Amino acid sequence: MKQIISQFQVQGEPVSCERYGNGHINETYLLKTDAPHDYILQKVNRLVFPDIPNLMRNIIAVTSHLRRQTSDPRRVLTLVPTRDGGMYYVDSQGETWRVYEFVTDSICLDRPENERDLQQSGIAFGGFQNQLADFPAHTLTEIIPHFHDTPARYEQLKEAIRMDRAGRVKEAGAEIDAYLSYEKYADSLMKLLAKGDLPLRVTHNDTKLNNVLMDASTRTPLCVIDLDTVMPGLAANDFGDSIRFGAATAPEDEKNLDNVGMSLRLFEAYAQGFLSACGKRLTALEKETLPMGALLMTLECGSRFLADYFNGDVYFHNARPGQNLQRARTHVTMVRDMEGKLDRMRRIIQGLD
Ligand code: ADP
Ligand code: GN1
Ligand code: MG
Repeated sequence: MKQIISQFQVQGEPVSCERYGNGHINETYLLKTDAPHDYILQKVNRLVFPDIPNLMRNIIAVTSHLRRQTSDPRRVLTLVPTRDGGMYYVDSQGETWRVYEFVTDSICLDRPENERDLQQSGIAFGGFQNQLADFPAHTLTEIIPHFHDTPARYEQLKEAIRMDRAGRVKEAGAEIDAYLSYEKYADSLMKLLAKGDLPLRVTHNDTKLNNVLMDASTRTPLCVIDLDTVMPGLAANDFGDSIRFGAATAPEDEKNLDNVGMSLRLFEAYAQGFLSACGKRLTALEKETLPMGALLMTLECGSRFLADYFNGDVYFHNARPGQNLQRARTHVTMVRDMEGKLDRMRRIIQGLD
């Protein structure tokens, strides 16, 4: 680690460097030095992100755009350059490393403690979309093509079932049937996009509550992080992925499915925050599609967990065996709950307009 850290222009001598956070993709470390400055060191997941030069180019472009809109360094991610002036370092094993300034006095939540926490994250992600409204989308590389193309994700699930690489398909007949029974929803938004009825915007695409940093004392948003998947996308997907994670009544991998569902109170809190920050930018149809975005992002993410389970847990970090299957079960349970709540979600959105 010392050799890697020494490549970057960090202040002071390293004191500790420990695994940090609950992200499912990159390997993240909190780097403390004897200077009054902490850093985030990350090994970028090269299986998930094969085109790292363009991934880093996207992040530099987006953070530069955001930095022009604020004078507060805590409100935008700051990359620390390498000694030779680059923005990342490739080690002798071919692994890519990058360093960010640790955003001081910030907290990162894995679950909202109350409605206000989720409303504040809605303000953060709505604000992010608002700040990027005039970003030239064509200059971004689509870093994972078809990232939120739910029909394509269904094809990947079916391929994983066909290949059965880990020999687990026989244990998961009920989950497969459940996912296939909801396939009817998969193209609901993609077909509106194809017809030109929904606009492509510059979106974050991974709007989990733990991808926003809050001020530790005020619990108001400071900055949106995890910019690896910023790409052209649908507003409803950014909205929906936040609901999937943040408005859930139980953690992503809850074992007791009786605890799993979507809270309409949390839904409303997020929607209020999100629309207050970017509602003026959205078309009437985009607003109408927000509840379907929540259902679709939950369905899609669950189908990705299930496919990864069948592929042998090669994509998402798993802390224990069977975690992906558990996640797939909670997600399809949540989809069932959301399906029954679609009308109420729609009325909430109309009421906020
Ligand atoms: P992943 O793609 O694996 O989710 P993230 O970029 O989201 O990786 O980082 C993982 C975690 O590290 C975040 O959820 C957050 O807790 C923490 N983190 C990342 N960047 C920063 C930062 N600049 N300042 C403070 N904490 C950070
Ligand atoms: C991953 O990196 P992280 O943990 O913020 C994933 C998202 C999923 C999420 C599920 C690049 O997000 O798409 O929705 O896990 N990121 C990528 O929790 O695949
Ligand atoms: Mg993350």
